[in-house]
Amino acid sequence: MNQRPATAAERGRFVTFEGGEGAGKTTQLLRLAKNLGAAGISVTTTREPGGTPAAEAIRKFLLSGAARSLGPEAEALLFAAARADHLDKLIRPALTQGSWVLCDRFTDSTRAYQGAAGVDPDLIEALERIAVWPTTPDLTLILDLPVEIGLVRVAARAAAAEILPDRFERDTVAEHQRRRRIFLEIAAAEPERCVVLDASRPEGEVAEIIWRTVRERLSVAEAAIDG
Ligand code: Z5A
Repeated sequence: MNQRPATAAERGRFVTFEGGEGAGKTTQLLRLAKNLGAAGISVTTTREPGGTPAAEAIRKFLLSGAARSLGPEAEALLFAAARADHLDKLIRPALTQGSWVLCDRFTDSTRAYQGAAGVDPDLIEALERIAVWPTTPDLTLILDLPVEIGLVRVAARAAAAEILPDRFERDTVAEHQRRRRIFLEIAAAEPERCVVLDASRPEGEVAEIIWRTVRERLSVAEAAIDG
């Protein structure tokens, strides 16, 4: 294991997973982490909202629905506050140490979810400048699938685990469709960062496509740790 601080060239890569409900983001993030680990790469897995104690506390508040009455702008501010702490305390230090960071949702979720709820894109952009810049993802994997399929998957998971849907899962199908459209618009506008994947395919096939995409785009062999 390499213990010295990474040079700029050795900085870890930042990969984010985005998409609608039940797209398989968490499943695929864990599979990619395993592949990278087997290739000798140091990996940090994390999620948004969350990743630090303060951000996890904000997550609990947001996903319980307690912040809903404050309105979508205030929710966007809370997601950004959680993100700023997450970047400062976990993501940037890990990247500096040369670890790859795999993050389950990031700024595109704010664009899609709070954007679909009517938050002004200028406000979302300003929050990104304040909370995120200059740490933007090297690669964003957008797992795309029809809303209805994702909701069936989430409902099956919830029934098996006997858990209730969270604040965002309870939204209307039309709202989920708006979010899907925004994710696809982001991908079309930023093809150098984003790759759209057909998440309705079997889990193993999606994992293989992701592994190929990551190797092609991010020089996995060069990033492997010596020894
Ligand atoms: N949110 C926001 O509004 N603004 C923001 O800025 C951010 C987030 C960062 C966080 O929820 C919520 O916060 C989220 C958006 C909002 N909305 N909601 N709800 P979360 O972290 O609790 O959950 P999520 O991110 O929404 O995850 P998810 O959609 O529930 O699941 P997923 O990670 O995409 O999928 P999964 O857990 O890997 O798989 C779901 C099920 O499908 C599971 O049973 C799998 O075994 C199955 N699965 C996975 N892949 C497949 C394939 N290929 N075929 C068949 N079945 C599969």
